[in-house]
Amino acid sequence: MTERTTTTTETTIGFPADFVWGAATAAYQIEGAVREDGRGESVWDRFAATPGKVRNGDTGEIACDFYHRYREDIGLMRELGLDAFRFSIAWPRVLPEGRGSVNQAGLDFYDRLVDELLANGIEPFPTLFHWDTPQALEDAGGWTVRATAEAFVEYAEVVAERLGDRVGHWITHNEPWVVSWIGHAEGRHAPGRASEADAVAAAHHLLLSHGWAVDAIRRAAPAAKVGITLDLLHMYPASHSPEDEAAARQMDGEHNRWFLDPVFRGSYPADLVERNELVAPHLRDGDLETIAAPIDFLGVNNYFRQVVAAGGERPRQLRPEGQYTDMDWEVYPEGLYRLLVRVAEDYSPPALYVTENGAAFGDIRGHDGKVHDPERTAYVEEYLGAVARAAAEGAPVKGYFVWSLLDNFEWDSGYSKRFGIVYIDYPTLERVPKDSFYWYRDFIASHRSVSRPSPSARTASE
Ligand code: IFM
Repeated sequence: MTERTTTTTETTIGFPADFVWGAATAAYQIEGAVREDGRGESVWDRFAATPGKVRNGDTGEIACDFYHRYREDIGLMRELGLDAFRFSIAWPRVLPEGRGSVNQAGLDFYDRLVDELLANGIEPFPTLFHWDTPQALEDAGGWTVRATAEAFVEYAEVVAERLGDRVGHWITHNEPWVVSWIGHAEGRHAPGRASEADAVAAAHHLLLSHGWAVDAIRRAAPAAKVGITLDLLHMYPASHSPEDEAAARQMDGEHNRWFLDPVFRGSYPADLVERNELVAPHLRDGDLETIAAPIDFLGVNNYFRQVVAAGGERPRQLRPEGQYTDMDWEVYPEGLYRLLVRVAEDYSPPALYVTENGAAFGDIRGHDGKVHDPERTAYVEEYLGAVARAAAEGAPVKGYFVWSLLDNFEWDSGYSKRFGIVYIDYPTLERVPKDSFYWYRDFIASHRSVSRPSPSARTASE
């Protein structure tokens, strides 16, 4: 492989003047307050409370206490100079049983959050579903059954009716591949199932609910931009041999095209024969047209690439020499560049946002009280270089959201992985901006166009 490697000097390439600078989070990972104001139980509450599922027995019960400290955190966002904040709405706060009676107190929280963001000149980018399925729905079959997709649309309608007058960008789902395969086939995430058939069913219902929700949001907020966020990986064949190329294509199909094709083309990739057999019983007339409802943007989450070789029954993932983060994810900015260019070429999305990118490192608070995290700064700087290069080559990238604003609950790894540009001292919940925070602040300031359009003007002009 003779790839060009992105270097830090590439960050001198400009970003479009109206580029959106953001930071991302998710409800269960930061909010805490899991039993407050009528919130119902989610699959992650249940999963985290099950011994052996999450490292150190950590749970999201307190997390970063964002539910109570969001004003302080918005102050940090303002100091950063963020244009936008990506957060998710906890479905069980709004509909504790997943459908039926609406919990106004839960909805009020997001109402206050949106108002506070706007008052600080920060555009809200809510995600409707970042994995916290109401447990009541899981008990009735969860994402493996169509009824959960129907319930999701009820939820989307309730939220869009309440916030649609102020929210200009909506993301329906976050990383449906992770929910489906890590949650339903590998069992490492909630709800902890271990069946490929369940994963395929879950993925179909997540996609279907996305299509329905696009329509529901547009009915409530006709001017809003609506998209979905996928976790995508550029697949590199280990060699140019036909076997390795085929293995990489298979992995690309399973991870990327299984979601991109239905969303942009209204079909599942035909080369994945076994998957097509598994999805067939769940497919009804009109489903694929629903899933392919035109969207305004695609959110791309990317952290690393994958190098794939043929071998055995399944393609093998290799672990090339290089730098790795605390998640054991390879640092490879070129992979993001290639991914963005490829998605733009193959699927022509009207707009792309990098809705997550960042790195976990083993941060410690030094004797000076500060957190020095040069690896994270270098990571973000190099990946931003890759984004700029893709934009310069015509990929319609409109914004970047660093994952994450705060250290937070990293799912089955609990609090052992720190992704934040703000350190959380968990015993006291003190927020300590890391060096990368100040770097990002200065980077944003130096790339900001002189006169920024207001959040609403930005939505209108996209
Ligand atoms: O923390 C997660 C996030 O919830 C989804 N995308 C990947 C992040 C890091 O693992």
